[in-house]
Amino acid sequence: MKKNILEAPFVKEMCEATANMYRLGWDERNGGNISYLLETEEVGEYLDLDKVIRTIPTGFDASALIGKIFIVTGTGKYFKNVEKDPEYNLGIVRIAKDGTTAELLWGWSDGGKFTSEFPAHMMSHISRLSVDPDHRIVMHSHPTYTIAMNAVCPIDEKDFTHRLWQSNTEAVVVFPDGVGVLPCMVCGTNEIGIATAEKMKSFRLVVWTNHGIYGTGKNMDEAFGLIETVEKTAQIYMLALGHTVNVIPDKIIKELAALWNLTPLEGILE
Ligand code: 2HA
Ligand code: ZN
Repeated sequence: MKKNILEAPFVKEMCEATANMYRLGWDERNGGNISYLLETEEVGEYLDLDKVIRTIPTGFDASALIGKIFIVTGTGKYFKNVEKDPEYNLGIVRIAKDGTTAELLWGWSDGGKFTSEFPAHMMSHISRLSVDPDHRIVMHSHPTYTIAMNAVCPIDEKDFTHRLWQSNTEAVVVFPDGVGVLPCMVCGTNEIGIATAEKMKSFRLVVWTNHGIYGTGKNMDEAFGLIETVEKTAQIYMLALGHTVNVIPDKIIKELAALWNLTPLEGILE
């Protein structure tokens, strides 16, 4: 007898995260997407792992993830609606033995499929797992102030990171590894997926110029907390823009990092 999947902690976490992101104003309409690498044994408590509902081509080589199971938000689905109908808005997929097919184990009850950003998500999982075996979450969002700040700053990730660190004492403590920045690109493509995954080898956060941000983590709180802290800091930056008198001196940023035994990304502080 399998347990009720609607009671599964990972389904509840997806509902909670998408609801919070919607209410924060980060994810309008179908904006944003989340993928969450699950433990096979845990999924097996809820689903018959031999029962594949249908297969969906991925359009890229995900061989490094063969056999891995993810819960993912669906393409065209609204974060606003995930909580009231998880089985319609979410799907659980396993990367098949050929590495280019996803096996649907649950969800997308209308015949839907994973987010258009599935390549960026899966390629980012591969990059993050290569540097952190405990990595689990890729989260993409459209937080307003982050997009605004990116629009008024040069496309230079060290400069962008520095401005964030200078605006909020929490920033260097939460992301000493900095924020990667990609130029404006066509989203939903393998190309942006490859570019994002390249950044993800050294960053947990990547800004997509004029679009939004990716955050990653070992759990939902880490990925969410990273994006939340960038967004809060970007809000401060934008509210003060043109009026700023006090920025956090590099000396203080270094001392904050030292206090927490953190190594700030090199090449930024004097
Ligand atoms: O899924 O956010 O980047 C909608 C998007 C595309
Ligand atoms: Zn987006």
